Amino acid sequence: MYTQSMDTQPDRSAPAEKGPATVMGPEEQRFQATVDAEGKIEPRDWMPEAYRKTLLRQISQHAHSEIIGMLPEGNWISRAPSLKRKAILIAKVQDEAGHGLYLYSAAETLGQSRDQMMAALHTGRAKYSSIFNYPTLTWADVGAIGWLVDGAAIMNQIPLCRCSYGPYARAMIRVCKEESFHQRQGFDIMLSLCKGTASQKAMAQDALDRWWWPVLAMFGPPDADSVHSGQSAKWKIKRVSNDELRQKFVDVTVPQAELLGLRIPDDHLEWNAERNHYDYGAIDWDDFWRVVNGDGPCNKERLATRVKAYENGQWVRDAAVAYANKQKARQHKEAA
Ligand code: FAQ
Repeated sequence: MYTQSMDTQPDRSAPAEKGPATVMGPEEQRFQATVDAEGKIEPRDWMPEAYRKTLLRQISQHAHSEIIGMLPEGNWISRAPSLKRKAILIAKVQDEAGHGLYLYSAAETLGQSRDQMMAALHTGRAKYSSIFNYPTLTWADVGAIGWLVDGAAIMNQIPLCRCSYGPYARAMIRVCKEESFHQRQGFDIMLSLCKGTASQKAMAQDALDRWWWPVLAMFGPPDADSVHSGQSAKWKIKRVSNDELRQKFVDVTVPQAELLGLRIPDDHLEWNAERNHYDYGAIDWDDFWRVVNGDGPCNKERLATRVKAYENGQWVRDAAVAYANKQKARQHKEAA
């Protein structure tokens, strides 16, 4: 349903950051020329400190989102309705772990260790996507996450395959392919429920009602309030603005809901022939910021579960280090 071929639009980057023009030194001029010419910046290349920090912020937040994002669906592995659904869900959740690992590896190339990033997540200093602070109350929520959350994630991540930073762009290619499968499996769950009994269809509608608005907010604040967009567009980290991606998502998803026979919970949703897009109602940004700032329905639970999992895994890390030390000692002995 979502493929990389969707990213065929001309580059409509967010507006450039306003403010006084700064004079670039020769290194920065070379860097910007590479970016402007669609070249890739690699870990050992010179880069402005602010570029490195912006990437580190975004990539580590993205990695944390993948890892925390395993929890709402992981919650349903033991209760999946059939062996087949269970096997698919396990594979999907494992994929998210893999995405986290690619992204942590990409972030490490910018000079921060995995331990530092983990510590930032576990002490609440680092952000992760707002969307994973909502509960998964029924099996239909697993369908809604795949259909809508993975659908939104792909919409946002396909342009990131062309990000100026090589390791991030390359990681995104595989991630997008896997997300595409995730989106389809979610839609397939919704389709089965919608073709099922009246109460199964009602369960699917209830999940859509609860996930729709948080998913729209997941694309980030409106462009006018997006503090990082201007500079990130200039550096070709961000290719399409938050509002443009949100609109694209609405336009693609409305016909899918119609196919399912579900109603999108928005009285203002209407096709606008002049704009050639759907108009949609107002997003509750106060709710979004409450969730981002730690006061969503599941923030505390998610972080506590994550910290516990990390602590419970300490013996695995200790064993890996002990094994590596033993190997090293053996090699020294053999070389002596
Ligand atoms: N939640 O100026 P902007 C997935 C923050 S992966 C929390 O617009 P920017 C896969 C933002 O960080 C989902 N905070 O920022 C999956 C900034 O705060 P800061 C994650 C948010 O960076 C599926 C402030 O607001 N995807 O779902 C959110 O230019 C199923 C101002 O915002 C990515 O991370 C939010 N939703 O644009 C896994 C994609 N939105 O840092 C498991 C990569 C904004 O100054 C199951 N990231 N904020 O403290 C991006 O594309 C960008 O970072 C944006 C935000 C678009 C998220």
